Amino acid sequence: MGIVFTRLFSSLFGNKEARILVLGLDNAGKTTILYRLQMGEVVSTIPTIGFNVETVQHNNIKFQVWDLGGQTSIRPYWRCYFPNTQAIIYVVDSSDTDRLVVAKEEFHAILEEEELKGAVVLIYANKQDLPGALDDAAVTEALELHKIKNRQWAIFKTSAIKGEGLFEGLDWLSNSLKSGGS
Ligand SMILES: Nc1nc2c(ncn2[C@@H]2O[C@H](COP(=O)(O)OP(=O)(O)O)[C@@H](O)[C@H]2O)c(=O)[nH]1
Ligand SMILES: [Mg+2]
Repeated sequence: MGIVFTRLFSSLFGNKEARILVLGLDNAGKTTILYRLQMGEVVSTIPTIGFNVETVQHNNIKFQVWDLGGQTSIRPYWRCYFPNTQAIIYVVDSSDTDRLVVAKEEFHAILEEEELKGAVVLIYANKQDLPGALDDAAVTEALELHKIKNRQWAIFKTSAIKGEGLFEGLDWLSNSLKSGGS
């Protein structure tokens, strides 16, 4: 699968440093996705006051993952990771209907960040294999994706466990980054 990744992303940014943030509430499936994509070694660091960042570097592209939600005191430190971010992959546990409101609020707060205004957004409606998981239309509604203005976005149904939907999403992402001239 690393090969698929190279095909999609290798020529995209030239030599420019690029960042793709993989965000969502804890337990959404972010870490599982990172390993599923098999891009390289996942390095886990705790840079400041206790939020864990996982990084996979593939050539000049950094994928960086952390959990949203929880402590407001650490949020200002997130901004260290915002510059040069071309894309956000937002991961939702589609079966965790109790926390979709929180997932929505966290999502829109991230979209408000000045340094992320130019980033393309890919949403993974993850855990589709679980009974009771909301489909892409229902997750679109719950996250109020129609409120997204002035940026490209798309939602894909995924099962990180089964490895379904992930590359379809990345395919869309690389195409939209291409057309955006990033
Ligand atoms: N059934 C199912 N479980 C998943 C899926 N993706 C992740 N999980 C499980 O959900 C839990 C949290 O996943 P993890 O990747 O650690 O979430 P993170 O907190 O967002 O990094 C783990 O037990 C995973 O095995 C999925 O698509 N389907
Ligand atoms: Mg994790």
